[in-house]
Amino acid sequence: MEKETTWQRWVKGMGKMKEEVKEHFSQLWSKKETGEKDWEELEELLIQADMGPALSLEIVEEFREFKKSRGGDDWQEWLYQKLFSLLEGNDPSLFASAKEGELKAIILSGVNGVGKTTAAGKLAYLFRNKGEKVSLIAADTFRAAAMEQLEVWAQRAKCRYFRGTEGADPGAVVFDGISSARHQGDTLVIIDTAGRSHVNKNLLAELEKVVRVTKKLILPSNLESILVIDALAGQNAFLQAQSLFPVADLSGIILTKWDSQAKGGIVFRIGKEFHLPVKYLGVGEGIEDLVPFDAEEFVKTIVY
Ligand SMILES: Nc1nc2c(ncn2[C@@H]2O[C@H](COP(=O)(O)OP(=O)(O)OP(=O)(O)O)[C@@H](O)[C@H]2O)c(=O)[nH]1
Ligand SMILES: [Mg+2]
Repeated sequence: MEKETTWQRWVKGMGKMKEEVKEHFSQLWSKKETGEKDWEELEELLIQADMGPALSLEIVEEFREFKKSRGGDDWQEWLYQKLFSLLEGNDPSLFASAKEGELKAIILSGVNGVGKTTAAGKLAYLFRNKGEKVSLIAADTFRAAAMEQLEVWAQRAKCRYFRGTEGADPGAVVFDGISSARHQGDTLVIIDTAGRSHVNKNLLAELEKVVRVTKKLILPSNLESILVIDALAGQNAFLQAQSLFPVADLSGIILTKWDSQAKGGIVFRIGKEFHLPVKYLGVGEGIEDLVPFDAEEFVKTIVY
C-alpha cells in the first residue's frame, strides 16, 4: 500500500467534524424557517469542534445576521472569510527576520506529555535537512530518562546533543549548551524543557530563567519561543497554556497529535484568544511527521 501523504493525514486528522460542520451550515442556509433550536445546535456543534464557547457564539450570531440580511448568496464564501480572518497574519515560517550568520534558537515549552521532546527531534531533523547545523539542548534536567529520550532524537536527526547532569539548573545548562554550540559553529539550537503545570511555581520559575538566559545570548530576531499544545486537549489546553504565557514570551505554537482525531476548531480558538501563529502541526510519532501550517489551505479544506 502506498504510504499516506502528510496532506492526507493532515486532512484526516480533522475527522468527521469537518463534514458535519459543513452540512450544518449548508442546511441552515437553505432552510426557510429557522428556529432558536437550529442555531443552538450549530453552536453546540462548533463547541464540540473545539472552537470554545465565546467564538462559537460569535460565529453563530454573525452567520444569523448574514443569513437574515442575505448580504451575499454564498455561505461558503462567508464562512471562508470569517474563519480566515481569525488566522490573519498567520505566518508559519520560523526566523522570518533572523539575522544571517548569527546563532538562532528555538525554545519549546508546554505542559506534561504534549509532545515537546518529539517536536524538538522533528524540528532538528527538518532544519538539518535545510542545511542548518543543529544542537539539541536538554533543559529537562528533571528526569534522566527525559535527557536520554532527547539523545535518541539527536541520533535519529544526526545532530549534536548537549546535556547537563541530572537535577542541574536548566538555566545553567542552557547557558553552557548555547556557548558550546556557538563554539562549535552551530547555526541553530533547539531547547527542550521539562513539562510543567500551572500549579508548579518552581518549574515556571525555571522556564522563566531558561528564557531569560537564552535572551541574553541570542538576538531577539533569532529567537523563537514555541508553545507546544496537544490538539486533543480541548478546554484544558487553554487553561494550562495561559499559565505559561507570562513566563515564556511566546512567538508561536506547534499543535501536536493532529493525526489522532483532532477536531480542527482549536486552530481558530488559538487565533482568537492567543493571537499567536500556529507554525506546525504534529501528525504522528515519526521524525518526518511535522507539517508547516498553511492557514489558507486549512480554511479551504474545511469550507469547500
Ligand atoms: N500520534 C502522535 N503522537 C505524538 C505526536 N507528538 C508526540 N506524540 C507522542 O506523545 C507522547 C509524549 O511525547 P513527548 O515528546 O515525550 O512529550 P513531552 O511534552 O516531551 O513530555 P514531557 O517531557 O514528559 O512533558 C509520546 O508517546 C509521543 O510519541 C504526534 O504528533 N502524533
Ligand atoms: Mg519531554
